[in-house]
Amino acid sequence: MTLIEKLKNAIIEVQPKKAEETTHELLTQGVGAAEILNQALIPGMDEVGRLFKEGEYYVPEVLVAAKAMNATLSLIEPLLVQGGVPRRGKIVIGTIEGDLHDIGKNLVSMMLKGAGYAIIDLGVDVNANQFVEAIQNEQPDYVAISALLTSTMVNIPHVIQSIRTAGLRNRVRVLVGGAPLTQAYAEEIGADGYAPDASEAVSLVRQMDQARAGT
Ligand code: B1M
Repeated sequence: MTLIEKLKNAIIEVQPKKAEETTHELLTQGVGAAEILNQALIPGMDEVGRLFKEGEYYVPEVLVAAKAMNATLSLIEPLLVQGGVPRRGKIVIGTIEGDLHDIGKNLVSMMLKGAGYAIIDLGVDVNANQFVEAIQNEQPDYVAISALLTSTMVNIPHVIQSIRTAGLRNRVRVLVGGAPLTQAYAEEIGADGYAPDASEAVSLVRQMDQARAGT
């Protein structure tokens, strides 16, 4: 079994310590962050999701698997967030009200940080007022909202409406993402952009920066 398979299995078998140790071994061997993410962590978590959906795993197993994933993500963070990247804009990010999923948001934050953006992470279960306050206090260029549940993604339009009501809508671009969201939904609710994953989130922000610079 390769080390990458060992790491993927450690996530699936819900073994945080083994996941951390294997990640250390992979990093020592010079394996890159993208390979660790795309070939071990994300497929491992997808399998956990499948087992959960089929009733083989319950919330406690998924929680520990998530803990393992967040711990390994923080180990590869230095590779994703390498120094020397020129400072770009500021981004406020958070998981929408009612939603406690933060792995995807953390990954998006790390990749954007790695691309040179200053990140203000509001955490999980963030309501419309908290987003509005953060925009007033931090004056970001973008607000990124993550939702992982079909029952919580419907809270995003409320945030956009609150930003509009506070008179801040033309000061900030609203970006959305998370497994149940789509480009069509983003357009329907009046978001400025949608990204299906963390690297697309970086491309999206860069494209928007270029478009702004050109106007
Ligand atoms: Co929950 N959960 N969960 N869960 N969980 C899902 C999402 C689910 C699909 C599982 C399933 O049924 N197969 C299902 C949702 C069904 C639905 O609504 N359609 C579900 C459910 C039902 C629930 C509960 C309701 C279960 C219950 O209590 N009965 C409950 C809800 C709690 C709450 O939030 N109020 C719940 C709880 C939990 C845990 C707490 C146990 C745990 C979260 C722990 C944590 O995050 N710290 C958990 C987990 C881990 C999952 C799964 C297994 C994994 C999610 C994940 O981290 N994926 C998930 C099943 C699955 O996705 N396979 C599931 C890895 C991550 C890298 O991907 O988050 O998609 P993702 O992020 C991607 C993209 O989506 C995108 O980029 C990221 C990186 O590439 N992206 C953005 C995300 N945010 C973005 C923002 C952007 C751009 C891109 O801004 C511009």
